[in-house]
Amino acid sequence: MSNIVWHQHSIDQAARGAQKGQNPVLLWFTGLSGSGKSTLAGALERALFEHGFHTYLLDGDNVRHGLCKDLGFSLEDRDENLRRVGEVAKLMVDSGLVVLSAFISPTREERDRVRALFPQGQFVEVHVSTPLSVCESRDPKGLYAKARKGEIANFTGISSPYEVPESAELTIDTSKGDLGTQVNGLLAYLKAIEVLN
Ligand code: PPS
Repeated sequence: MSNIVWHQHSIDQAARGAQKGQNPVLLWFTGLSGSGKSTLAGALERALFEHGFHTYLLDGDNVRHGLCKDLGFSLEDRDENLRRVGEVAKLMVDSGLVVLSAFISPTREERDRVRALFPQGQFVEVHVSTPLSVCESRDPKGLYAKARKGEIANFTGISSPYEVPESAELTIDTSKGDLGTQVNGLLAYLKAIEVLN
């Protein structure tokens, strides 16, 4: 990157967060398709929003309609998808937001690359660990059935790998317990790390 010099803004992240009365953070939900990432992240965002927090939820399906619509599901394309999303999330955190994201993000390397963009404590990995058998039985979009018939290539958990996180801050299996309890657990964690007062 020759001839490009970083421009230091006069308003920093701490000032932007303070104006909103919050400590910016990225909550990174990872898990299989159908594991409940979007449902959980959406419910947590709703709870935070109702508490007056300034939030934004980045979701795989939505981002792939715009920013990443040129990308498919090869491991290379997923890498690029998550590189872009990580950079966007970093900008959003820098703007003082509480950011939530719901991407399969199947490899440890990809997730750790995003983690490395943030200081310690500002990236919270939430492994939505719902077993493949449950995800497949839910099959909300009918994609597992198509993948089993060979109609979708590189389908995570069927014909493309998912590496279970080894150092997630939180693990939630949505086949056990109810959504309200899971959201309360997440809120309690955010209080413990002083994102919430
Ligand atoms: S990734 O791996 O993080 O880049 O994937 P992501 O951007 O989160 O996109 C996942 C959603 O895309 C749909 N879909 C597939 N998922 C997995 N594998 C293949 N081949 C595939 N093709 C389409 C699927 O609906 C995923 O949504 P969720 O919400 O995870 O079920």
